[in-house]
Amino acid sequence: MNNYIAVDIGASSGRLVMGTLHKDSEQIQLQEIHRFSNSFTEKEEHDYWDVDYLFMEIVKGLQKVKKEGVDACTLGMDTWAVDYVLLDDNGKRIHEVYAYRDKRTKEAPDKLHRKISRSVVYSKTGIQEQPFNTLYQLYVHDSNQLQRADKIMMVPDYLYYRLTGKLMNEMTNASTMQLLNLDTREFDEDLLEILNLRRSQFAELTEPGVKLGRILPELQREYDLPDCELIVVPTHDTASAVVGVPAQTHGSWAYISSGTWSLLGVERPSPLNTPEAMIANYTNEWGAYGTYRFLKNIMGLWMIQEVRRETQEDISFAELVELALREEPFRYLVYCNDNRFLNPSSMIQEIRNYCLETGQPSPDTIGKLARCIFDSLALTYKDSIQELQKLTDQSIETLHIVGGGANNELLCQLTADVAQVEVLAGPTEATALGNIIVQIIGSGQLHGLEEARRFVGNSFHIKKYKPQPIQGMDDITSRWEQIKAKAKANQ
Ligand code: LFR
Repeated sequence: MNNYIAVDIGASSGRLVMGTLHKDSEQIQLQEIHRFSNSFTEKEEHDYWDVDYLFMEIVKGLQKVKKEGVDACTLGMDTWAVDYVLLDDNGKRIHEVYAYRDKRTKEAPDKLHRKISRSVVYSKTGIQEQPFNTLYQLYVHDSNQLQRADKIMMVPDYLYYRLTGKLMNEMTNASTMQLLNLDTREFDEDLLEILNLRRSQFAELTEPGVKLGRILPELQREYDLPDCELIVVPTHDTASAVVGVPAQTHGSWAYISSGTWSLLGVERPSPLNTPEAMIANYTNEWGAYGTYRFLKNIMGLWMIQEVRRETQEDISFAELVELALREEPFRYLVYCNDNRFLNPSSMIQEIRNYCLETGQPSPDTIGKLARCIFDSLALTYKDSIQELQKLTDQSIETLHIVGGGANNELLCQLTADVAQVEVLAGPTEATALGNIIVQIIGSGQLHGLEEARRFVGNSFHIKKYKPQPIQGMDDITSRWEQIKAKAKANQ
């Protein structure tokens, strides 16, 4: 029997998951082997990831895999996107790894667009403008360090390199750099020139499915690891998550990959980089098997994660949902995609200020804050679904919610009701699953995405939420529009 291991690291937690394929019952089973927390930390006014800690957690997880009696396996790794590592010509890191929420890029888009316009960058790359995109991060990075860099790798590329010694730039994640050209499907020469970088500073663009090599023998010996063969998977977590959506290939469905971010979009066989899509700030990230994810980043569960962190009470997410349920719905509303919520020094204060500035009362308890976040997320999703239908000229009948947010019954039902769309929630581990599916397909055990997604549908409980009418929805919608307009006018 083959063992497929996924390393899946998000902004707030990481895990190693083992997958087993059952061809007779057409199922894929998952078993969590190891879980660890992740966060960035502030040092001298900048935010950094600890990639050495992450590497050691991967090692610990692989040791547990071996203890489970697994001596050989395939292995794929995914993380969040856009962040990078500079290596010198001895393969050593030459700086700490900045976290994308670091404030250094706040002004970077405006500065860069004095050299090349937003519309030109969008027509070349199809990538939405986010201050944290690699393009803007590199633009403000110390130029001496950049010139010294022999290779610029994305975080998961670097983790693959640590395990195998092999260099590559995996494609799905590379597209989030906002440096790849949709026509040539290579690095864009003009953008490289503006950054004063050479093509040779990046490795080969590599498609998911490629076999990269085994864990270095010296690492296997030093840490007593199983003999794993690394397969390149969609190393951008969102790209893996969308592979794990239990959808039919044909049909009018959209997805939300719901975690720290809510990534709401559709899968397409071609990009859509029209001026209208640029204005609505939709992105065309590259997916596995020639697909594109036409989606929007919505602030997501980050807001509630931050509120929870700040309260310093030992309160679970389930308890936060319970508290929210006791509050009056739609009383406090904030436009989640306002960049002020990207990394405020206090999320609680930022939400309260927003409410006061837009003429609302201030949510003064944790339950009210939680209610505010869930209601506001559902309304932001509704806006985005409407935009998506308009931009793609496609009607959306079903919304798949995958990732941790699929467990939040309040938010799933609210989304169905506010957006008036059927919600299918699950699996929660879609990202690890997508990662494993690409390994299985790469090993020749399944034939493609359609078959794999059928197996996903057979393997996990998918909960259906039927849209119910909301009393006074017209009033809520008009208040929502007024609040957004007021916030814009205050900017
Ligand atoms: C989700 C995600 C999003 C990306 C953001 C930053 O974890 O990968 O897709 O926009 O994190 O990397």
